[in-house]
Amino acid sequence: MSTSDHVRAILGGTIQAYRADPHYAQRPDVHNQLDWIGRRLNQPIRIALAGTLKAGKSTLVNALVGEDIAPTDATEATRIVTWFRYGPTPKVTANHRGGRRSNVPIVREGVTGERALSFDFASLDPVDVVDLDVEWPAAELVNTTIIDTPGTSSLSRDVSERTLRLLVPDDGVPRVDAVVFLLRTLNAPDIALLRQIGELVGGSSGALGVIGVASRADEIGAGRIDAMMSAKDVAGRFTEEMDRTGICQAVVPVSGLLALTARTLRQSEFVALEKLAGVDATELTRAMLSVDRFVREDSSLPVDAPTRAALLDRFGMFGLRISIAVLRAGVTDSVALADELLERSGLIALRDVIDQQFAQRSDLLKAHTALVSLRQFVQANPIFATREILADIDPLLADTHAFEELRLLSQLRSRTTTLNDDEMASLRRIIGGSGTDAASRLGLSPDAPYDGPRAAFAAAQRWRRRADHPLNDPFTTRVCRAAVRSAEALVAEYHARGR
Ligand SMILES: Nc1nc2c(ncn2[C@@H]2O[C@H](COP(=O)(O)OP(=O)(O)O)[C@@H](O)[C@H]2O)c(=O)[nH]1
Ligand SMILES: [Mg+2]
Repeated sequence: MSTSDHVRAILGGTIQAYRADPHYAQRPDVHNQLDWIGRRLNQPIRIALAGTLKAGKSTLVNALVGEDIAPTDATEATRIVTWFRYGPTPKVTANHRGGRRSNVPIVREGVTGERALSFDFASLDPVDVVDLDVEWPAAELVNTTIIDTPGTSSLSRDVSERTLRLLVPDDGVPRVDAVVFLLRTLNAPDIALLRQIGELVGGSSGALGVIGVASRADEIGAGRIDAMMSAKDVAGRFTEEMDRTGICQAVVPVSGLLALTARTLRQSEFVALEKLAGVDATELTRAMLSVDRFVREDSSLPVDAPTRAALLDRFGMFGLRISIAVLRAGVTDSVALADELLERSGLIALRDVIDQQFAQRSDLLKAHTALVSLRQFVQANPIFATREILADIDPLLADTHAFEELRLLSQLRSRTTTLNDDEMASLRRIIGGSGTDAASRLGLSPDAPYDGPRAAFAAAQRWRRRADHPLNDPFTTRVCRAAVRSAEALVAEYHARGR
């Protein structure tokens, strides 16, 4: 039985137990909560974007969705948690305190051609709104619900609290299945905050999957062409810092702005960039020395000042320099330019990591959420069968090997082992750190799957030996045993396939 089926069976039994209990038989609220836990198993995985103020969360939501639907910058909306889910037609609903729901008018703002979405807050009191629900017909939202959160900072208690309540709710019932953390700087308060949230999120009631993003990566090199290179170095330091918190499974540098612009590149922008690329190199370099110079009214550049300002808004200085360099290198159409920018933005790498860490495990992450929710529920609403239900849930939470893999993938970053670098790399791989399919776990090329059974068998033997090493500390033994289980599962999988 798969973990999800197992969870469904426990849930089914629990629902029956509550229906049969005289004390709860007439309590629709209780039955609704149970239904809700079950329904979520069939819904898309929920990924929250969290992080510091202005880290670029909303911009990254837009980049991931491929459309300008999350309001950016300090508008009222950025103080509220916003859910972006798939829906056949655009619709925004506000959930008020006390359970009231109201329809929020959608306005498209900006000059012709720009399609930034904004919510009409005239009739809404942000203090009274718990969260916003945006339904949007975007393909990216079919299998994933994305949650934009207000920035957390020690400066703004109220807003931070809203995010913390979402990630670590008082009632212990998790609202999200996975978290992407955005950090823009590595200053002490940010790191302290990450640690604080990490401790809360990493706890038993939090989400199981956490990815770190070194955000606004294009700004790190102050707009120089090699910015993304230095961003990689900085991301390396970010990784170390985030590693020490032990909460992230991976850290990726991303420029959400560049990614969004690449995904929504307009022909008029391409034309303007081509004109700029045609300018004499020395003159252009001088005109692009600073933002102020670039948008000057009296500049002799062949593109008018408002257009230049608009380009700057959409690309950032780094994005402009890189686009011009790409055009000069011979790219002649907007699709090729967009592809190149998207690659450099880091979004593709982030999507790969999201796919490896979250999407491939979405059933599992949802099953984990359901188990934790159910556990919390039966404790809060005790019945005769509570002990029995807990006796079903707890071993599943503790023994499900796939949960253990995820826990170890994050713990491996913060805890020391006696494994050498090479062992560590293959250990992370075998427990699913680079993808959960057999080839990724065994480090095989997808074109040579015939090596699989032998490689799986060898891996099981190797890790069994390593687990028995007399100088292991208990944690090293635990991870090696997990690797043995992962390898044995592959052996069994090949065996079943071969029959
Ligand atoms: N250069 C650059 N600017 C960005 C990037 N992401 C966001 N910004 C800008 O930073 C500001 C705050 O972004 P926003 O997405 O609203 O941040 P949030 O508060 O974390 O939701 C906006 O002016 C964005 O245009 C990025 O990747 N690069
Ligand atoms: Mg925001």
